[in-house]
Amino acid sequence: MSSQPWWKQAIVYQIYPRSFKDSNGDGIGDLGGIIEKLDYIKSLGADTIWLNPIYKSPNDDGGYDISDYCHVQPEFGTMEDFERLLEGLHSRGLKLIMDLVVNHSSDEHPWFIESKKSINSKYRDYYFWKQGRNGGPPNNWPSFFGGSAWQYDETTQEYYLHLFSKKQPDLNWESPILREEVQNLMKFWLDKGVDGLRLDVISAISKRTDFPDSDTLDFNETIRKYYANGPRLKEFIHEMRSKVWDHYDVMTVGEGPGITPQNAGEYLDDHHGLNMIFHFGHMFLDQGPGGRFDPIPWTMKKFKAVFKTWDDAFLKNGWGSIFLGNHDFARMVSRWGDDKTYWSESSKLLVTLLMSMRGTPFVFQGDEIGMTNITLSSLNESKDIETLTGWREAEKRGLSEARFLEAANYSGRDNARTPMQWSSGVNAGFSSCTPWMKVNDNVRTINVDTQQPDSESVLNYFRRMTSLRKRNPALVFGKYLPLETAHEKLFVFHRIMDKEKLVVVLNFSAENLNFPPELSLRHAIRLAGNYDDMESAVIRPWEASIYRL
Ligand code: TEU
Ligand code: CA
Repeated sequence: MSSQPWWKQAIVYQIYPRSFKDSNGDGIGDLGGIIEKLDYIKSLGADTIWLNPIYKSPNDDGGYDISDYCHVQPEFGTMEDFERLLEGLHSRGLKLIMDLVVNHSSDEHPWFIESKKSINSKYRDYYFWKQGRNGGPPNNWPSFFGGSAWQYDETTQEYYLHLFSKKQPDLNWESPILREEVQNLMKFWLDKGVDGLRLDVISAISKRTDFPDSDTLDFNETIRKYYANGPRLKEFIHEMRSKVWDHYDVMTVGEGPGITPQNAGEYLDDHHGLNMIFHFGHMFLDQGPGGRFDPIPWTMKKFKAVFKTWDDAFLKNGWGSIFLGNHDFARMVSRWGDDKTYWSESSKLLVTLLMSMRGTPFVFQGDEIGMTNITLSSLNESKDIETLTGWREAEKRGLSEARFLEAANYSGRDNARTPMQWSSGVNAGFSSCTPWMKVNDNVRTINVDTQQPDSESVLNYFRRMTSLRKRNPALVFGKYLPLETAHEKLFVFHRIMDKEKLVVVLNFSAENLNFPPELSLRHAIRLAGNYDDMESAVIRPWEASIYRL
């Protein structure tokens, strides 16, 4: 395995700093809190950390609206704290990936403040400014956060583009000067010894500069057809690679809403592209035409098909990234598992899936202890712009608040942003004062301290699975060969490398299922499983097993 690049063998643990650990008693997670927990992080068996944005920001969108790329958000700490964190990670053999948001900046960034002052500003074309049309926005593009993707500016009487909130104006990558500014800020962090970059919404940085109207009301289709996969995307990625990334030993993973199995390869070629990309094939399965707050049922058949389709796509070019949740989505055990009756078994089953797929696993903080969705009793408890603006749009469509709240409790981003549950003590051991976001009531039973001493806990199962993956190259590099079963709830796949043949058996249901007849386990050795007694004639509810054939 040593000849392979480190990031293909990595296990990435994602930290959302605001909700991870508060070290100075202001109720907000910070870098000092992460430093306090470095030995815990190391104990998980993950070897790389993806840190959500820590830059200066008005926090309109959870830090994804950056007003100064080269300064740490004061609530999170100082540049010295950052350097202590990086040193603490490196001294433990851990790597750090930073989250870079360069599809847009904050409207409080000096670039935008200058740009909006005058049509003759030298920063004017750092952003997209256009005349209105028939007294309205230049086209019909909707924002991810409701309403138009264009905001009118009285001063210069033009509209500016913002695919996300109006406080997140899109950067104009057509400008070579802007691109050089972005390259310089990347070098600023890479020169500090950072090991990689997660590039936010990288699929949208090349705009269709004729700005055609969208011809669909399906939001995810609008993203794919109009926001992502623009005409110069490949060129811009290649330029960053040749001018910046190739000069460092770093990994790059792009966030790619709107990419397809057919075009993903364009962004991933070994010499000019990104190393990896997050696709959203499974993450939008349960989203109707109205997007996140228009939930539709998902099926195991489609879920399995996503993994096969994308594994095929990444066979040709690049390398896969495997995730089941992050700061933008509901908790994986609530979304894909059973967070009530079979909470423990299904949490472990999902960890098994993450650790046995072909591609680098990205695990979101708290999923290693099976943290679940939270139930907001009213929208006043939401801290997420996407939920709050989503409600404004839903209300216009005549949806009741109760119905919308139900959708938000199912799929909203607040679910992922509740304080990390360290203990059953005050404020979940997250902070010595009231946290910025309410703690999940189930903290009494779901927390690190309770699980630490219990060998059968989700936490210790997680640790066994990361260790199993590290010891078994076939789980990392083996060919992915699903066993097509008609059964709607059974997910079975082989991992084959040289003479090593493993099979992963996952029961996504509360039923006892028969083993598929074509699966002969007579001489198999069970390497891992979420039921402690090994033998069973059936596949038990939410049972996960890995066998060596
Ligand atoms: O998310 C962009 C994206 O891919 C969306 O689908 C995402 O899921 C978001 O919730 C809107 O639905 C990235 C970041 O991960 C997200 O936190 C930011 O809000 C967004 O970009 C803007 O920077
Ligand atoms: Ca704090």
